[in-house]
Amino acid sequence: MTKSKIHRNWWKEAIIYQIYPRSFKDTSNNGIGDIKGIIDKLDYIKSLGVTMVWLNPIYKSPNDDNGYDISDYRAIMEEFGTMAEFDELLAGLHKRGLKFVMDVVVNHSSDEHQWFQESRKSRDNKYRDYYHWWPAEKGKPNYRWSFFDEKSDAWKYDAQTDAYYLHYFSQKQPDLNWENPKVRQEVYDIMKFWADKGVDGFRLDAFQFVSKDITFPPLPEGYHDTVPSVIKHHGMGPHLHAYLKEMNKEVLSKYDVFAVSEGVGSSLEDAHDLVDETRGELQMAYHFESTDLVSSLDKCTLAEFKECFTKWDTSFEEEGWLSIYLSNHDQARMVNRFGNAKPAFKEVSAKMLNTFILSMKGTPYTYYGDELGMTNNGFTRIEEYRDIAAINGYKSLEAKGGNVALYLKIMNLLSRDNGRTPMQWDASENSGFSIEKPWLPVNKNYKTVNVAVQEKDPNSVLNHFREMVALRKENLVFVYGKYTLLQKEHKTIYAYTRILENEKMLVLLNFSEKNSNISILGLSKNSNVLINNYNRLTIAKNSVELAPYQAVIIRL
Ligand code: TEU
Repeated sequence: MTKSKIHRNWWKEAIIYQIYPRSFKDTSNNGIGDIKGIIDKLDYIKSLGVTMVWLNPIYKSPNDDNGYDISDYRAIMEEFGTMAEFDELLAGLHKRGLKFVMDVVVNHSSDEHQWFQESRKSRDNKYRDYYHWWPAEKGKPNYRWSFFDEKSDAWKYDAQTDAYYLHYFSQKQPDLNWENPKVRQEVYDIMKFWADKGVDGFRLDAFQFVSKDITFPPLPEGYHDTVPSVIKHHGMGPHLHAYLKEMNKEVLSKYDVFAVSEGVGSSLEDAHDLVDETRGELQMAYHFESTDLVSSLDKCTLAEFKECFTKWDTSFEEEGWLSIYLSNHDQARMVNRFGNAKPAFKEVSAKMLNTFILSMKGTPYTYYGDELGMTNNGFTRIEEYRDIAAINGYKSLEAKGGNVALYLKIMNLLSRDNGRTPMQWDASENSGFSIEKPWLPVNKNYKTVNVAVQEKDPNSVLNHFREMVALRKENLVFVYGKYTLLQKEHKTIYAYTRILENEKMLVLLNFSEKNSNISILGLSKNSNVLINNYNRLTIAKNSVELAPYQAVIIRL
């Protein structure tokens, strides 16, 4: 790619830090993180070098799904603080040159939202059509799958009006009816409310589900209850793009903001249709294919990992823009899934994964704690979980007589709660997160894995992260340069170049527990090594030897 073809945008050059507010820092002494806690840590966030912060939902919510069930889109959750504190947070971020992304959860609301409270009262209520209702006299509606329902059933019978309502997520998360123009206008007004306050971006939660076939026909042959099949047959409906064009016209185009979609449908084409610049819809999306690479106890191979990222990069080389991430609040910790959590390797592999995220094309997202290499807590009993997905998944399986022992093993590796444990600030009780018992236990390794310890160590995961962030910010080649996979067949090393005009970077990542060699011509002891997660590098004639999980970036 030549520089003339680059279409620069601030959101392409951004480095996003995602904060799960419930778990970042508690200042009100209730064991739950809050907005003031984030304000207290703004200088830390700034010190990372990141340029933007995304917070999971902070709106008023009964917390059936930790804030993804919203009962008032213009109010702040009491546990998290007040609107005045939110304003202070936004001003504090902006004062430090940091931008802010708001999570927008509008595929569904909470059943405690005033719209739903009205909607369920009577069939002729003016809010009735804000949701999807199926009158019982028509018989039971055709099956739809629910992510969080104990019976996996997305239809819930409501006796008050003798009808079923639709909920793709929990029973307390009824799906909003986007066919209704009033609903869409409500959403745009909400987005404008936050844009007028100065937020810089929106993350559209579960957005691929807003448009659906509202005749709810039987699901076709070949459908099964797995997330890709659910997406294909429950979402990406006929009006999705019309809604997005409308949202762009009504909101996005009127502010200097960007919007990122959670999920991209079922194919590369679906993804392009959401984000290509000519379409006038969204700016960015994140697909699930990479995180889904680890969705069972069998971890993915390096070949699959390379293939996935290369496929998406190739497709988006000329047109469209994606996010690069390895974890978020819906995933267990990246070190356990893609790195190696054994004591000898957890730090180096965390550094290697951060090197990867921050040297790839696309906007990188780092999930809080990954800059320290935080790892899974490893819950073993169902009583230890707080996540509705884990709890109701267990109940659903138990009712069907499934293998709950295996389920617990899988959850131990993959549960979302693994990625939601409190931020590890220091070695004091509860890791400096709270003086009260935290809502979810702190990881047992907090005495050694924490900010205070890592600040002091120039070789820590934290300081490596800062170094990588700085390198990316200083070199546009990491943002816009062409990505080329080298030696695709190499079993243990992921090697690629990033090239922008005369700038050429070589990235070498050893994804294994063993020393590995790769033949690369033209390197010597004098090569310009910009990043190295070890204090040595063995370059022999025409080949490089990498130590376990060694990650290096060399300017060619
Ligand atoms: O997630 C939507 C989604 O499709 C999945 O990521 C799913 O929730 C997850 O794999 C189940 O384990 C979004 C949010 O990111 C998630 O936190 C919310 O629970 C969900 O929407 C409902 O709002």
